Formats: sequence, structure tokens, C-alpha cells
Amino acid sequence: MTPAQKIHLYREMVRIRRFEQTCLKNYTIGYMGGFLILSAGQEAAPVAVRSIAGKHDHTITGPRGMGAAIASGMPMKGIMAELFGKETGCNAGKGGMFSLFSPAHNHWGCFAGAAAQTPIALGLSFTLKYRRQDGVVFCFLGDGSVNQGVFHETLNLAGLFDIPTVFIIENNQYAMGTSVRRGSAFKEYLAQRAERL
Ligand SMILES: Cc1ncc(C[n+]2csc(CCOP(=O)(O)OP(=O)(O)O)c2C)c(N)n1
Ligand SMILES: [Mg+2]
Repeated sequence: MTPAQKIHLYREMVRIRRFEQTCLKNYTIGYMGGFLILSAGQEAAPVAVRSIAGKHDHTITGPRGMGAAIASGMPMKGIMAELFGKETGCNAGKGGMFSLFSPAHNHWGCFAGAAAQTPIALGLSFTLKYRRQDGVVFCFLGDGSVNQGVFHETLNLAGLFDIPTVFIIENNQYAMGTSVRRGSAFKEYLAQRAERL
């Protein structure tokens, strides 16, 4: 990477951090309602993915997905307005945190149920393959979400029908209060779950 490219990636990460800090400030004093799920320390993951994604590629996330929405190029004003429940929000202020999506930016949003985004990612990938369209789907999920049954069903179907989807496990070591060591039978690395497919 050139220095200019590195600075661009760093700027993107700082942009996410500053945006989230502003949200936190407004949320704490009660100006912003609903849910607010932040990603401090995890900004590099969506920025890195978007930096390698092509214009036909897609992203989709779990609840901790503000960074991916911002990194997709969705305007920050629309995201902020959504979080404030305003009509000018990216989903007309109807869903807040879990409605940060924009088909125009190939970003399909944050899903609240643990691993709920994984079968949807597979459906998106299947659509691309079925229509013979270019592009791949990058699906983010947390270390705890890896243990959800629906993720296993998703992996099985991806393997069975040869549907290419890139799953990115953001392992921040905890699923709420449960450490990954206590919650996962796979002790070395979580991607082991998909290796036989
Ligand atoms: C199906 C389902 N069960 C339980 C919850 C409650 N819940 C919210 S966040 C969370 C932990 C998620 O952990 P992880 O996947 O590691 O993501 P992180 O919060 O660390 O980013 C749980 C269990 C949920 N959202 N969905
Ligand atoms: Mg986690």
C-alpha cells in the first residue's frame, strides 16, 4: 500500500470512531432513543473489507454494524438522522440502529438476532449466482453468533449448493458476558467450523 492509501484507511477508521462517539454523547444525555451498539476498537474490520471489495460486492452485518454502514459509503447524515428517528434517516427514521441499510451502496444492514444476517447473506449470494451477476457477499458476525444453529444451517447450504459467501468473524472475545473460551468447543480459531465444507 502507498502512504496515501494507508492514510485513507486510517481516516475511514477515525471517521467511524468519531461518528460513534458523537452518537454515544447524544444517547447518554437522552437525545437519541432506541438501541445504540458501538464498535470501538473494531473499526479496522469493515474498513479493510470495503477496501478490497469491488463495486459489485455486498456487505451485511449483525447488530454491531455501524462501521460497515459508514464504510459502505452511506452518507453519515442519513445514518445519524435514522438514529434520531427522523424522516430524513436512511430508512425514514423507522428502524434506527437496525435499519442502517442502503441497496444503492450494496449494504444490507445490521440484524439484531445473533447470526440472523447469515442466511440472508446466503440468500443474497444465491441471488447473484442464480442471476449470473458479478459480486460476492461479505457477511460479518461475532464470535458468539458463530454458535447459533442458523449459522450452521447456512454453512451447510453454502457447501451443498456451492454458494460463495465470505463470512468474517469479528472475534472480540466476548458474547455479552460469556468469553469465547467458555462458549466455544473450537479452542484454536473459530473458522474451524467451516473448514470441512
Ligand atoms: C438469537 C438471539 N439470541 C440472543 C440474543 C441476545 N444477544 C444480543 S448480543 C448477544 C451476543 C453477541 O455476541 P457476538 O456474536 O460475539 O457479538 P458482539 O456483541 O461481541 O459483537 C446476544 C446473545 C440475540 N440478539 N439473538
Ligand atoms: Mg463477540
